[in-house]
Amino acid sequence: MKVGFVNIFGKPNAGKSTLLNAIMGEKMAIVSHKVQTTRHRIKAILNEKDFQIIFSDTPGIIEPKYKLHEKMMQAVKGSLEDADLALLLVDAKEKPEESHAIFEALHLKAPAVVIINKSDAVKDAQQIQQLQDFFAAQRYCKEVVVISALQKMGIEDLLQRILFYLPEGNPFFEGDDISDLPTKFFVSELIREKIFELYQEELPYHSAVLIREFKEKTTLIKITADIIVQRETQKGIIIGEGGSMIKKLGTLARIDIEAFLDSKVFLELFVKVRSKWRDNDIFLKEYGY
Ligand SMILES: Nc1nc2c(ncn2[C@@H]2O[C@H](COP(=O)(O)OP(=O)(O)OP(=O)(O)O)[C@@H](O)[C@H]2O)c(=O)[nH]1
Ligand SMILES: [Mg+2]
Repeated sequence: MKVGFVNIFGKPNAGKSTLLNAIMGEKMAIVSHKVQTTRHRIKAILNEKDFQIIFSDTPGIIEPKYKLHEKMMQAVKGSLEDADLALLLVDAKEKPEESHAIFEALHLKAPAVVIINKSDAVKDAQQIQQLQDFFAAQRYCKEVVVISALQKMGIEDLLQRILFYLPEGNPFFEGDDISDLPTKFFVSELIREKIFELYQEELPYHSAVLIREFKEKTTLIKITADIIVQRETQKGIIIGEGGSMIKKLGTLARIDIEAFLDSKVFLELFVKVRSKWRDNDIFLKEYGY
């Protein structure tokens, strides 16, 4: 059978997490319209009779400004090392140069497929053709595929092309688990996604989520989570007037967590201030980075 690690790279906001979700047919990675949403390497295992593909979503590639960013870029580096195939994701609305510079700097050892994503958002066919020609001419690029991850267009064809590049082998993972990450991780990510959705400007970037309690009771699962922010004023914004915002956050997160766990959930949220946690190794470790 075909077996391999297929790792997704690209600029922030290119649609890497959306692509992972489209391929898996499940919400594995959180998505937002803001850059730098993903902070970890997120592995997802696609099992079929004749193949096992271990996909990895990675944080968008940036110049690190905080220790948190450095950890994020370490997740990218780790994914470079074990890739059997790299998927280099490009936003069709953007000029190619910046992505190209990033892809060259990766010094890929694995073969790479360049994927032009968000094709639905570009009406001019010639613009897409130009991008295709540009990337097809690059040394790191085996071939170019055009998709829309959002509209799930071209995903089936992409999968066939991926299989073409993968070696024969024995499965790395037994059983039918779709990830090697713990349930708690996905729960914390769903809460973080709602923070990206509800709050403006730097607040999502100054926030982390820590699951403190995860208890399966007879009729529901009780989850207690801390939302970590950097300043008292941010704590106030998270909570909102009379608790209105944190109530909204809790409701939105709970709905998604219930769908994910297929169970009723009681979700309790607390807000904690941890000054400069993004540059503090002890806090970073505690929050899973
Ligand atoms: N129109 C359109 N939008 C898309 C497509 N794929 C993703 N998006 C949107 O692009 C934005 C970013 O998507 P993500 O999947 O979070 O991007 P990402 O590359 O994982 O971003 P980071 O984790 O921040 O690096 C979201 O608003 C998506 O809905 C697509 O095919 N077409
Ligand atoms: Mg992402």
